[in-house]
Amino acid sequence: SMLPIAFLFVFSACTPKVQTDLTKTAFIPKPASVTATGDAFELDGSTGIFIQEGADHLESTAQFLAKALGSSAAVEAVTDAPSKGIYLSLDATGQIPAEGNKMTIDSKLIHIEGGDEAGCFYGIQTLLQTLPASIAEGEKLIVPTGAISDAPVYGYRGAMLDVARHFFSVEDVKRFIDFLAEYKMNTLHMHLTDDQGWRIEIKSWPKLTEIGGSTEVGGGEGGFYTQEQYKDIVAYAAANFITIVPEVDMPGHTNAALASYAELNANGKATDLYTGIEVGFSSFDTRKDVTYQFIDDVVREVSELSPGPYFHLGGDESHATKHDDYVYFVNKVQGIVQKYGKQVIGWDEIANADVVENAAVQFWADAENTSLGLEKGAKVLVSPASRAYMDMKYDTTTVLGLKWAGTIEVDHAYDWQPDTVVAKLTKEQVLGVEAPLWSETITNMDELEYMVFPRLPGYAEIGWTKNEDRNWDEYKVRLGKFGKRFEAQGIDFYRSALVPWE
Ligand code: TNX
Repeated sequence: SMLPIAFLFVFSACTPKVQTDLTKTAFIPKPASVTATGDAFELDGSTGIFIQEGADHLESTAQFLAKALGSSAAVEAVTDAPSKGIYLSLDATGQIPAEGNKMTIDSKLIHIEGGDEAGCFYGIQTLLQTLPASIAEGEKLIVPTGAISDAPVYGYRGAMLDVARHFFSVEDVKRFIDFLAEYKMNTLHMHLTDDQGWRIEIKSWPKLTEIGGSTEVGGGEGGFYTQEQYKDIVAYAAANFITIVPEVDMPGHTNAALASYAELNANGKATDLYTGIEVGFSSFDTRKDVTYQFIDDVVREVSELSPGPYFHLGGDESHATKHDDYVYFVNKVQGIVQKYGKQVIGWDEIANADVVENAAVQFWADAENTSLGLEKGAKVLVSPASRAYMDMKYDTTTVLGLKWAGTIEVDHAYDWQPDTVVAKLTKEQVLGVEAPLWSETITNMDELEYMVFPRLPGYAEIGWTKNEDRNWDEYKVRLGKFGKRFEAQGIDFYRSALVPWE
């Protein structure tokens, strides 16, 4: 009989290509809970977007969604939940944690309820991951129905960009910020100064950028951000719920400043600019008053431009500074950072000084330093070089990058736990997770993207999702589904053979 064939025809004509099981959707980072109801919400450019009246700040977040969906509908404020469309609101009961959200999707309405505005923004990022990598204008899309309840494990989830070894433009930094936001990272640590370059305008010490900003590794022209440009980066980050942590590295890694101002040197002579990739040869004179006048000005100006709670004073690899001088210096600079209302972060070596209240040591290599910091009451920002350094090669054939901390394949980058990186660490002592990208060998965005993808989404998940909900074999399948998204975004990523790319 013809019946089965007719039935098949009708069935296939009516069934959307996209699956309608929300639990089968690949999300990164993996949400805390997902349940499916097996139906479909149909979405197109005319789907209404609504925000809760009074929650005015949601307006810009709703605009972000409208833009991502290519929506032609105006965002509308309403006093009650609408019967259809997409509705953003804030939880008034205090049950949804900071940065968390609850999303319910039925066939008529998608309701994203945030613990705060960031929680709504992250709900939107989750929603966008239910949609195809690229959306054609006017295309009808299907969102599988169900419910998602989500919140991050750690409050600091970030990446670091070294703009000192090679300079990256404001546009480049904004694109990097977009990447972080997509995976719900909330912090961008900017390594603004090093031996090879000073990248932030300091009005009271203008030669820092005139001289110190004039080159980079390999002898290129370098560059710097004017204060206006830096403010633009800070504002763009904030619109994406990302806080900038500025780093001015000292007392070592300071050749660019030492070349700009003779008086900062022990012998009173300016050094030559440096374009190589050695470390550990430069130091401020830690016993001169002018050094601290200089640092006071720098910390004041940078802090005024940076609304976030932290100032990163570096403190790593000061091999040209005597131990006692180093301790004396770090103690004084911590006081200056506090004077300007900021909390201290420093690389794990700063634990050798007195660690001030609310400080964090950034674990990168030395477990003993980190444990010392913990004993002194610091929190730990977790960035183990052997796991989390995005400038490490994937394997020995990777052309870009370094390998002093080993090679970091995508599984090795993912398969570790932040609260076990040093002995006796508790989850409460972990401030969060950060993946640094040092740029000795990274000269432009294409190279940056190759080193960052596909490792970055994994670092985001390590900071967001509970250890017990994560395992590599399940993660790699989800990651494989993101290859098309990377492509649609023009990202030239490393196609690791360990990942089943779709
Ligand atoms: C060590 S990590 C450094 C940086 C280099 C990096 C290269 C750290 C605190 N210091 O100066 O850029 O290795 O991987």
